[in-house]
Amino acid sequence: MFAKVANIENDRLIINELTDLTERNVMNLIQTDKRRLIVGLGITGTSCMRHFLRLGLSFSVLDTREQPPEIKAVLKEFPHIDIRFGAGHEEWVDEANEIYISPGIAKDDPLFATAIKHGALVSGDIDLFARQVTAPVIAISGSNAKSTVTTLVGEMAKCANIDAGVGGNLGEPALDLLSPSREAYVLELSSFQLERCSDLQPKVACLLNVSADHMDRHQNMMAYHQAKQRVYRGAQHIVFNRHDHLTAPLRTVDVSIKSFGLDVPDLGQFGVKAIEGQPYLVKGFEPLIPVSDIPLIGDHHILNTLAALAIGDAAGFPLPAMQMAIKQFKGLPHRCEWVDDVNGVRYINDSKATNVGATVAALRGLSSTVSGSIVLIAGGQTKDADFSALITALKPLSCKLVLLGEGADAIAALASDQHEVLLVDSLEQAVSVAESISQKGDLVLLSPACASFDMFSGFEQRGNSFKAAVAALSPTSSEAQQ
Ligand code: UMA
Ligand code: ADP
Repeated sequence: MFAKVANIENDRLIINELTDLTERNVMNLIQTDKRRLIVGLGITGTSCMRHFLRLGLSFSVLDTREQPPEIKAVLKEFPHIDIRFGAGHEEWVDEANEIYISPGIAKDDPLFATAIKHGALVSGDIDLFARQVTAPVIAISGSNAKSTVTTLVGEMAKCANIDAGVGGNLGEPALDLLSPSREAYVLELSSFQLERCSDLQPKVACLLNVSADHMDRHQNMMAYHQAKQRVYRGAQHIVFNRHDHLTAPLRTVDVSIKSFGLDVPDLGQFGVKAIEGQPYLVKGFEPLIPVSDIPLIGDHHILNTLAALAIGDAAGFPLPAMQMAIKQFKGLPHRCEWVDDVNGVRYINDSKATNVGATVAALRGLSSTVSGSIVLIAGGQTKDADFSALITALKPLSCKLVLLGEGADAIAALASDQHEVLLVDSLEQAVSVAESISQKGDLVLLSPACASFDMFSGFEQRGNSFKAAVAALSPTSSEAQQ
């Protein structure tokens, strides 16, 4: 059942590739008696499959779904591999010594209990990556802003002419980034990846912020917090957000620690300070870059830029390269992305705000840039979220709410005392209603505080639908202006 999957052709390919790999892996190639089981046929599972094939190690694959959507592509890429689907393959789990479980499978899945009970090593793709990697790793986690900060740090590395692999929970999975030519890796890590990762030992680790998310997956806030804190395990340099106490490292021994925040920092820490009347991002007394050089709008992006500077500094990136990257960085799509100004109303797509913390940050970050009211389009799959922090953030703002999706009623129940609330059935209708209740100087902000899967394939499709609906408004409005 656990036959070696690589055929002769593959073996030859593997031997060729091993010339670039370490002696330790050649030893692994000889030890083919371990029974490795990959669970999950998604992006992570297939990256594990490629990884084992490159190393010439045997493995089997299991997916608990009867019909995983990726199945056709996987069978095409890996035609000779023994794969099983659906329930009832417990014997595979029982026989495995090492089990690599994809992040989409929750830790309370019976699979984990079975695997742990019979003493198998239970792990994920990030531990596999850690065993192989030789270049320094920068590990970035947080409830929000991971992708933005990971991308910006990657851009900083590029400007410093450092060949860095950038990915993880964002974009390419970690194992697919591995290459002998790499000089560094910048990884975005989710709580799902961290909770099953023990060995990463990054050069720099950062926890950007911690607010409730994925409460349908983690038993409670404490379990989620503990998963996030695992990013700091074995790190040489720790970077944390001094205004978010949940990001402060719980245990530290012989580690350099730097903090970032929007206030005037202590010596060696990162913050904001006025220099000759102009606000600057600074490290202690040292000016790094004027706030006016950051192209992204909102205080939350000043904070994200500070985090990236603190991470880059700990990694040893030269300041001019970091400055260049910051000035060029236009942000990622679907994260407080400007869409259009129609009849004096600004439309912003923040579809990636899939939890309450992200929407609160967007509201606080953008409210000072708006002369009129905010029309917030929100709602979607709730992930068992508590929306009270959203209501607190809305309280001081002049704001109307247009709500849709599964979370609409829960948000409406809390918000309707203080704000005008309109319930709609589709995003197109939401944009149309938002247009009808907004006026010059207002901001229409799609920032749902919820996941999108109740109505869309993902946050990208939701954001693109919003952009299409806004684009459809433009002709009418330009006619109206004439
Ligand atoms: N599944 C099963 N049975 C299986 C395997 C998977 O039911 O045996 C289901 C899962 O419950 C899930 C889906 O299949 O609904 C996909 O799970 P997966 O673990 O196979 O996912 P991958 O395709 O490997 O993608 C994962 C991350 N997905 C999740 O954590 C759910 C991707 O993050 C990540 O980009 C990718 O690895 C590469 O590292 C996505 C995500 O939503 C973007 N992440 C969460 C977030 O950002 O909030 C954490
Ligand atoms: P992640 O990868 O953690 O989901 P992204 O960079 O994709 O992070 O941004 C997700 C959402 O987080 C965006 O919609 C944005 O509005 C919000 N956000 C950006 N910066 C911050 C911050 N510093 N704190 C909280 N939320 C933020």
